[in-house]
Amino acid sequence: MVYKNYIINNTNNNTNNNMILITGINGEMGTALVKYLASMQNNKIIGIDIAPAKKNVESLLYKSYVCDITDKKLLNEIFSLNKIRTIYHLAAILSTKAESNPFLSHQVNVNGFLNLINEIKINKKPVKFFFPSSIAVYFLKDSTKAILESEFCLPNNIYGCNKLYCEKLGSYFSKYAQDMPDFDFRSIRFPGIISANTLPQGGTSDYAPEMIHNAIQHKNYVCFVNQKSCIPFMLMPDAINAIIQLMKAEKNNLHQSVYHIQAFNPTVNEIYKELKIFFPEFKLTYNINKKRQMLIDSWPSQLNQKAAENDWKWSAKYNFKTGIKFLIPKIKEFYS
Ligand code: AKB
Repeated sequence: MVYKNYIINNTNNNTNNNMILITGINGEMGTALVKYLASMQNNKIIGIDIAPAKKNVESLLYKSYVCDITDKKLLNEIFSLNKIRTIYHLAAILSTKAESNPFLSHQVNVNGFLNLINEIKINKKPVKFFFPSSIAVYFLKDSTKAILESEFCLPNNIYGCNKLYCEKLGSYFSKYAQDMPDFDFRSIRFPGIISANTLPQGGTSDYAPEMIHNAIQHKNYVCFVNQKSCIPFMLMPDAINAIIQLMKAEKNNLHQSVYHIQAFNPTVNEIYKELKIFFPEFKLTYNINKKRQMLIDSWPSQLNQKAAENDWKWSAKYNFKTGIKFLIPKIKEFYS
């Protein structure tokens, strides 16, 4: 077992033996979630990632393991050694990378998910489980309609297929499977996410964060989708708040286990125009990637978020304009 950085805080009389497992701690969302949860008292976080924990994350963890989510033996050891009662399963291969290796995508995104469920079943202890799904589960021709969670779930990409299947597995194991302990499965289908401190790796929605990060660094950008391209986005702090809110929500108030949410949905051209206000020298050119364009064109540009608003009072803090204003100083600081 590769076992790194065992930290025990003996000084804070921490009597909470229930541990939180976060997979994919080095990823965009993993890094932000570890920071948020570690700032809350009494949280003992076990982090796993395929690579050693990044320095700024490692110090916030109770324990961290270098672990491939497909490694059943090591996962079994991690579960036997730690009283894991809450799981945020973030480890995944994103959509563009998944298209270049669908078999690996299935192995990591589906088998990895099942490996965790298997451990929960073996351990026979109640677990609350968060799973980030994606708007990649949708496929629609007229993507301007504000769709519901139940509509257009016909993914045309392996990442969307993997995510949709894991949602179904989550619901199945939480409601119908035999010999499962109390398994409280909750999921959000995220839009593209824009973070100040990290850039996504291998996603199709990456053009927006890449464009913003480049403009702020006074670099030009070659965009891989056309100027009309339009999908929903949100800022990372809103994504983290949404996860926390959904996980805190009373189970009785949740009428579904999977919700989609968004904050804003600018076209590429609208992002460009907004950035030009702050960075007039910023230049955008295009080199269209057909495959990525096809994916973006088949994803919705708007989501009907009534379910999340009603059931767990979801609302985004940042809209497009306030989001860009928030990001500029943070991204400047990040690169300085
Ligand atoms: C991706 O592009 O893969 C993700 C997503 C929209 O799920 N950012």
